[in-house]
Amino acid sequence: MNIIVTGGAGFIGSNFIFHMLNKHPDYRIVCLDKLTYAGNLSTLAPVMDHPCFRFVKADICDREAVYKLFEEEHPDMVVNFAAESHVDRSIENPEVFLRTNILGTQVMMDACRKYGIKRYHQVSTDEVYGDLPLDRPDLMFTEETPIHTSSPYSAAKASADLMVQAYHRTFGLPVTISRCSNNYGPYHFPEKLIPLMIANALNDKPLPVYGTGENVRDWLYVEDHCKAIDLILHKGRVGEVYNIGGHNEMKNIDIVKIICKALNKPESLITYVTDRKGHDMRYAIDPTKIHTELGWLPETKFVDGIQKTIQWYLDNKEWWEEIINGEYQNYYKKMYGNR
Ligand code: NAD
Ligand code: TDX
Repeated sequence: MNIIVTGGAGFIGSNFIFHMLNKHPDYRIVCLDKLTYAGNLSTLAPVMDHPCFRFVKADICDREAVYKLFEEEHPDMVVNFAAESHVDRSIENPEVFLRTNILGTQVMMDACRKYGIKRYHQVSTDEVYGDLPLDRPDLMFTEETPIHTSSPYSAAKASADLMVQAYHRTFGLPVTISRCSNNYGPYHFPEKLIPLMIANALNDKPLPVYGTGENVRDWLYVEDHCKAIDLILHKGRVGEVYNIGGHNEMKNIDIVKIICKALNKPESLITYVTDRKGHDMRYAIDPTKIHTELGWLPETKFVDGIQKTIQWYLDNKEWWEEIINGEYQNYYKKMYGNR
């Protein structure tokens, strides 16, 4: 089996590559990544010399480069992680989100049509369903929940999902889609809530909580997400959408307090800042379908996962310090300077 993994130098894609090389030693994994600000080759250093791994620096929107790679590799499957993934950046500058998340998806699928493929898998998000009210804990997103997006990021991801379904129905492309809740774990870029709070706390910097901090996210340890995608590739039904979630809803403020406690830092570092525009209130995934059809369940409990994650950031300071000492400083000033 030869699998092209796009966006594999990012957070979830890199964890997926490690999982696949470990679990399927006879598979070849080819990572296609543009290495944007969010892509990091040092993340892939442990597998760079692996005989079953190849890294190719290219943009998923670059049709010529993508077709060339298909001609060289004849992939059996494509797993498309590549995306602009940060909601706050999509509010500042939506355009690149439309380009990569929608047009890039189209180029990858066109290549699959042209050269043939056993499976095209689209890594999507629970954000395509919009948000849920805090006072209706009984409501959860199922695969039947209508698409109802809030941010330019989620609108671009939802557009891509619709194109994937269109390519299945119109051209018979053998697709699957997974929609996952918030991931956390090693190699998470420090612009996102959990790694940002860990890095700031370790540097005794303010911990910027948006709005009241009451917003709820459904957190899943990244390895559990990778296992779910692996299962869908091998046992999922073509044309289907699978929701993936941890049954682990938590308020942002509670997460930040857990991080303070684990690092022995005072809660006085917590600073409430101006809310995100259009901030989604609550996400909650109902993962019944993937559980009953494929037998998937999250394995890592949040208490263990967050401990492992914090320990990883303590043990790998050079990885995130190199990021936050670079261009990230301009980003941080722009996004948090006057907040
Ligand atoms: P990330 O931002 O950490 O990584 C994205 C990767 O894609 C980077 O390596 C980047 O260089 C690459 N990339 C960006 N534009 C590209 C382009 N035009 N061509 C080729 N490569 C490009 O993102 P992540 O958090 O790992 O998310 C991966 C996928 O999972 C995304 O599709 C995202 O929408 C989805 N997702 C993420 C979460 C989450 O909690 N992080 C939850 C659900 C779904
Ligand atoms: O500094 C912050 N302060 C804060 O209060 C940051 C960065 C975030 N937040 C809040 C906003 C959200 O309610 O924390 C929550 C989580 O924020 P993010 O880490 O930015 O994640 P979110 O917006 O929920 O989106 C994530 O999950 C779904 C990923 O980034 C997406 O790619 C994925 O699709």
